Amino acid sequence: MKTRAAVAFEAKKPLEIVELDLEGPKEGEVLVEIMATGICHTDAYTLDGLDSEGLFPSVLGHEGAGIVREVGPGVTSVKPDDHVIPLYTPECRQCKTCLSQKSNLCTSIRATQGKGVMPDGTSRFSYKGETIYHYMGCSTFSNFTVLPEIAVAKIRDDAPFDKACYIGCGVTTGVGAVTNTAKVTPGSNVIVFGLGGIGLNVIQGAKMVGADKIIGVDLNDDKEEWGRRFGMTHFVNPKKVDGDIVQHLVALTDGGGDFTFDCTGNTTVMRQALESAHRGWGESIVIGVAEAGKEIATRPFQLVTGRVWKGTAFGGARGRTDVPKIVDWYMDKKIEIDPMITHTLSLEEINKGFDLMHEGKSIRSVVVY
Ligand code: NAD
Ligand code: AHE
Ligand code: ZN
Repeated sequence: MKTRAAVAFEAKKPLEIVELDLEGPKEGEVLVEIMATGICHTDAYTLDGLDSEGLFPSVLGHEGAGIVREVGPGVTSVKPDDHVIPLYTPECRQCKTCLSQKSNLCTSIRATQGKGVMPDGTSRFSYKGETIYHYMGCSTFSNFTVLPEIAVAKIRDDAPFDKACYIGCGVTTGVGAVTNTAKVTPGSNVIVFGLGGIGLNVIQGAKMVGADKIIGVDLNDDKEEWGRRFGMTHFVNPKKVDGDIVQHLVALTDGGGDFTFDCTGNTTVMRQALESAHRGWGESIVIGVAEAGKEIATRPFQLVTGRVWKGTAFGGARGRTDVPKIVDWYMDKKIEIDPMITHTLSLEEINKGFDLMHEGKSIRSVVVY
């Protein structure tokens, strides 16, 4: 079949809207009509050539929602007309990691996913006879995409696609980092670095679980109002702090944050986040994705004196199990999504979504097909 898609033909070049050829689902795969997709900073990072796994030409996008239109042989967990969210972190429920229940990092198809192909080693997308690669196992910047059955979460039919798509990455990552990875306890002091599409969800997660001080740190003063809207109690712009940002945050929290989160992808900020965690017990969670070749550093003494450095992918969520529950939280108004979707665009306008992100003018742009 044919599908309209925004293709990343080359790094650092705008996406091009073209009609691709798409092969149907093979064994264990499903064809999904994507109804809406968010644009995450990770898409921009890959398009900018900063991802060591980045492949071109490819169909980016990993934050979608849609409808199953066809299933391949052997598919049992979803059927045509089911509403689904594609999962860049699948849940096979059979690999060592899934069975361990210790992590959400299902390994069953990770190797082929990183090479931009389906589990059988081939791509379903092509353009004028040339292979176009999949991205993060999702490729939601295409109106139709093919996904392994284990990489879709079936969700309720009454959730609006143009909001539920954000649960495919940003919402689950931010809220899940608080509830699954850090397990933030009521009364904790929390520091969030970077108040974008992820950081604001960390803030709303921290508020939901009853954190005390929720301190937001961002270079962009416009983010203060956004942070306060979702539960932030204090705002710090590092450019306006006299002296050292870490000392400032440690003073503001009487010794440091019980939990700190990097939502910037900047390795200097990751160090600040670790060092502003409380001596003896503070935990710092790396969410931001750093560009290829970057490394983190700190004095080992920071860890000797009890700080814990961890990271999280997809908020530690087991997609097929947890994503439908997060959709329920949204539908039951336990979490908010609508105000964070600042821009709704057509596929033809998708490059504007990247511009708005780089200019700091959007929280989330969503493309509706
Ligand atoms: P975004 O562009 O919406 O937000 C980033 C925010 O960080 C902006 O408000 C920006 O002003 C702020 N910022 C940038 N540099 C800063 C600095 N030095 N100090 C303080 N604030 C700074 O991006 P997003 O979509 O929220 O994504 C944030 C990061 O999370 C990205 O690195 C993205 O790739 C990553 N991410 C990781 C996961 C995961 O599973 N681990 C999931 C989604 C996104
Ligand atoms: N491909 C990069 C790493 C990118 C990365 O860390 N991705 C996150 C999700 S970001 C979503 O917006 C992730 O899930 N990581 C775990 C995984 O298995 O990819 C690189 O450095 O090669
Ligand atoms: Zn993302």
